[in-house]
Amino acid sequence: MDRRHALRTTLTALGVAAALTATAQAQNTTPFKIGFILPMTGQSASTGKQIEAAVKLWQAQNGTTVAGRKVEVILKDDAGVADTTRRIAQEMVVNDKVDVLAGFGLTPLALATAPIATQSKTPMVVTAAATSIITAQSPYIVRTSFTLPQATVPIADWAAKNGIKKVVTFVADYGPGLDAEKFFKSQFQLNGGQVIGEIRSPLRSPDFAPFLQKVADLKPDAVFCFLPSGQGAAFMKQFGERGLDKSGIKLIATGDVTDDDQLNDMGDVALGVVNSHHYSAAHPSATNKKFVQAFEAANKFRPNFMAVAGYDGMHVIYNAIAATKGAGGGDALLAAMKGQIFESPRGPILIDAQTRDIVQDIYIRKVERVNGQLYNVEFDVQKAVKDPAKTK
Ligand code: VNL
Repeated sequence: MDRRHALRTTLTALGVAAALTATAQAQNTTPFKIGFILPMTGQSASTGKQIEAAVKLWQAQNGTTVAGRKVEVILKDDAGVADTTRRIAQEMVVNDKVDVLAGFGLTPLALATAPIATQSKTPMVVTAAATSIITAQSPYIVRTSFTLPQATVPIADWAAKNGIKKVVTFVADYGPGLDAEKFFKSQFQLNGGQVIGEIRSPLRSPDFAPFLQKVADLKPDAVFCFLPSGQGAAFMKQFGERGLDKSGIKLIATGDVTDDDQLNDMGDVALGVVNSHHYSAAHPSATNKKFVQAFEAANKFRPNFMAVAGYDGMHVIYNAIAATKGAGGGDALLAAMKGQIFESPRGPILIDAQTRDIVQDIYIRKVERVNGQLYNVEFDVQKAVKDPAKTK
């Protein structure tokens, strides 16, 4: 090789290197976009408020750059209306070119978006909706919240072991409520208990009074209740007003009813209610104490289970961006989300690689007054619970 040729080769190599660097830089200057769709108004607005606060806290604590790539969150309000969720998801994918869709405050909103995730190969991180079947609606769905069968089976076990023989179930009449009703009944019966009544109340503008009268008439040992986040306080108030708390009928529930977002305002009627769920603001771990302290300092309200699912959703997404070295891409991100394990404020969690659903500890808790405030105090746990609707 003569010197001139060698020089040309070197210059060409340098040119290629420079071009590659330029491409990499061009890629890195395009922000990685996360499109959150949440109910910020309407009946489920508290869910949007909680998740938004958690997303902001995550970014305040972890920055807005991952593996050299700027991360941008776009948040839009669907008011809890499925047609709106679908339209916003479409716009986010086509116009904003989001890399990940996230949020979904209610089951119908997640179901409406699933086909868009599949068609566009966009990972869809569900940080709220909790009907079991959601993750089966698209191979691009990953969930960081919970499922109703997962949260329900442990309270059915607890009830049967604690002298409760006859139960009336009382659930919101849609996906998660039907999951709760079905899995409470099968597990409770398996343990020798009896379900003597199944009551469903409409999701929209519920009036609990007539249903509570039916519960009183049936005289069960306990009523098992699931209502979505945001309805617990109204239910609890009517439960007290009708004197059910003093009638000898125990109230047991999933933790959606004794929601940290409203619990402190529920008053004495909530005291002693035993319930099962994956997150309590009173969870006694160092990670959670730090989380709650920072969250309350930033927001002047307590984080609930929606907040922790939003926070962990961001954690899963940030880990996936890092795993792709900032490059992203629907399939690569999805692959990097599957199998993630880390310590959440709720305890250890796993994103099951087969189902893309969350595996987590479910706690049995009792509402108690601690330093003048009402909390769900954990006293028992089932470890590493998979969605029972998927393993049966
Ligand atoms: C759902 C499930 C929504 C549990 C909830 O709160 C909840 C749902 C808004 O799948 O629609 O607590």
